[in-house]
Amino acid sequence: MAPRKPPPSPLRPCLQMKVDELFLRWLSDPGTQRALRAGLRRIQGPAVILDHTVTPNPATALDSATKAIAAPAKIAPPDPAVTPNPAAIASSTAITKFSASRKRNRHRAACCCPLYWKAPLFLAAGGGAQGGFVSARDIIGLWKPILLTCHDEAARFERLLGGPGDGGLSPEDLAPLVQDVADSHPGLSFLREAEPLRRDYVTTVTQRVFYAVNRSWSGRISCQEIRRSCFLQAVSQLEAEPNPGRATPSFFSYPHFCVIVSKFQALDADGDGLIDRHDLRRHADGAISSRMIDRIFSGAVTRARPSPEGGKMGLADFVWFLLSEEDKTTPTSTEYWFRCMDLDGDGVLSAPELSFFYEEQAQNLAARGAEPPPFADLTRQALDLVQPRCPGQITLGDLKRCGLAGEFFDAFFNADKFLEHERREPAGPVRAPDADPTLSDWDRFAAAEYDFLLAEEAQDDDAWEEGSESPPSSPDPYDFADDTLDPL
Ligand SMILES: [Ca+2]
Ligand SMILES: [Ca+2]
Repeated sequence: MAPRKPPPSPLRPCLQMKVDELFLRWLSDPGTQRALRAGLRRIQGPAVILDHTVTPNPATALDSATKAIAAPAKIAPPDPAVTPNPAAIASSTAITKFSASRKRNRHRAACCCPLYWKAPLFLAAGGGAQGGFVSARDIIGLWKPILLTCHDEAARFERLLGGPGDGGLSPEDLAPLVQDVADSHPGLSFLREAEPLRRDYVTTVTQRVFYAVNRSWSGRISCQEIRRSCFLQAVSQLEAEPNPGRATPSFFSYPHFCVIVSKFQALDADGDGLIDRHDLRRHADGAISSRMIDRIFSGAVTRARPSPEGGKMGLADFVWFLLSEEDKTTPTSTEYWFRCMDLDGDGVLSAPELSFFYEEQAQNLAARGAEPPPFADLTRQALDLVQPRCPGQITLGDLKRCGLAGEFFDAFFNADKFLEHERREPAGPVRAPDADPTLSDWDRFAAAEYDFLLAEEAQDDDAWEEGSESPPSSPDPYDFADDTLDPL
């Protein structure tokens, strides 16, 4: 009688390590990466991951990967009699160690992530912020469960940056990705010359992302908010786009960053990185009423983020202010100003609230030589403009629906913009007749301001060449020289 075949033994630790190593070797192969990248580009349509006939089910992708490892590597059948060799294990582990600086991108490519997911991937696998090493086992141990439990790119991104059950991404979660863009994008090499410049870039971009994506104002970006936004597309575009300013939307734009920071610095006279209500009052030549400035500093629009230190505002809150002030067509801007004007927080702008702001606006208009319209007339015009569903009660929904929230807000707290609206007929956004309709109000403002900054710098350069001024004694971190970038 023939002896019975012993049942197949389970994978032993040394074999599991071998499988993991081969899995990574297969994923790291340049040919495999090319094929995976080509497949990923087709993910927008009917997607394929590893096999062109297979749908992009993460579990199927892993299964196919396992099969693909076995074929080229020709793994010998396991021999249960072979005991694990500690020296071999040590050698195998050494092979799978990767230098943080040189191999981070390889890890990212092996996991088929967009290029600028590499820093969050490295950190989530246990790498340090200053570099260090992570093993292939770390990467596989991190990425396998993410693939199996997160079924789209937004879910994987949120899990990678925020960890499981983190309730959304905080600005600190997003910062490593932006920091890595600042550190390694070829179009931002000049950012590496000055740490303050790089730090402000990270703050500005992170807050711009939150401004556009965190529609709930919770201070944490949910997976659903990522899914509804264009942020991941903007991150993917950075890989092929030598000028981050051309990525759409323009979260990473260097010219936009320059405009925001230069506006902030113009108000921060003592250079301590904070501005108070008196500083902000000087913005736009004092066009915004002091009552509205007080409301901004009251916490009405800064509650979900770190409150202003001792009644002061940092760059992060200033980003929200400037974006809201210069483009009142966005939903976040409408919510920003509505929160400020809704003094009692009941969700309705009532006549006493409108009157409170218009009192000072009328004085500011008179100071500019204009005759302020009577409050009753202005209110009637505002109601005609907004067409509230409930007569006499203007809600946030009414303002979003009417599409003219900017005109409404400017009538009550921005004297210069109100006069600008008054000079135009019919009512509509403030823009030149030949303006590109695909650009937002913010894009137009930033382009004009950046041109102004470049012109100012050219004048300074001319003056220096003529010898009328001494050269600067130290490099200015906010030198807006921009020989390598197109304006926008
Ligand atoms: Ca200051
Ligand atoms: Ca109210």
